[in-house]
Amino acid sequence: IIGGRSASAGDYPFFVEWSRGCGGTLIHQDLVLSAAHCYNPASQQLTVWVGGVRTGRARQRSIAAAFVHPQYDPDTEAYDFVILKLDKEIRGAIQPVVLNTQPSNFRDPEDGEELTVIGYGVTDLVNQAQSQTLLAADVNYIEDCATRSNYELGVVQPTIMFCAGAPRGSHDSCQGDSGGPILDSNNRQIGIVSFGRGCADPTYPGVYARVSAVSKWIDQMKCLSTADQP
Ligand code: 4AZ
Repeated sequence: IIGGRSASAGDYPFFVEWSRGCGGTLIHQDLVLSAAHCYNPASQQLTVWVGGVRTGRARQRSIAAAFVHPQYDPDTEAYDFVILKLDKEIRGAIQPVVLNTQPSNFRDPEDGEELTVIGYGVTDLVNQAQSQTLLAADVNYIEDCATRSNYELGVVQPTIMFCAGAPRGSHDSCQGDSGGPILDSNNRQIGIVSFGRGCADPTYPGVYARVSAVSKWIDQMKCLSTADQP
């Protein structure tokens, strides 16, 4: 996160960090939503920490199974979604995040609306250092990013992606924040950190996978849970 502020332990209890250096969110007692490009089936023994890394509240889990979105395209980052099934449920104080999904809980952000992106990713473009603490940065939702950014035509697919950035590029997600959430003012998850050309460049804002585009898939995936339905 570039230009972020420290998040307090407990601000984002649903935040997940995994051993590949990506973020994610707890969406059910034993399911984590993250970016497909974070997942490499060749590297086994993945660990995730739920409830914040390096805090006493963090709970460690292994990944029992991973489900990449069937339409994920690594060349274009279309459908950059993966759902990780944990080896053991998370119970107690940690509540899953509320997702901005169809039909009942959906609202498209307005142009310019303030959203918050969180993660442990790069804070400094020069030395590429990752953050030791969870950081949060406020960025603005950008309607029509395909025409209002310097991304080439077709790079930002508006039905499944959106952009968010700060007017002068001062705040952004960056490498290591992938898979983590971008949230509205009610901490409802609107998107997932997916890609960008560089970081903190206002002409190339951060690109996010649109959670509402895969509402049905997420619903279906919740059937994989071995936890009791809430
Ligand atoms: C990355 O490399 C990355 N500014 C993530 C987000 C952004 C850029 C790069 C958005 O994982």
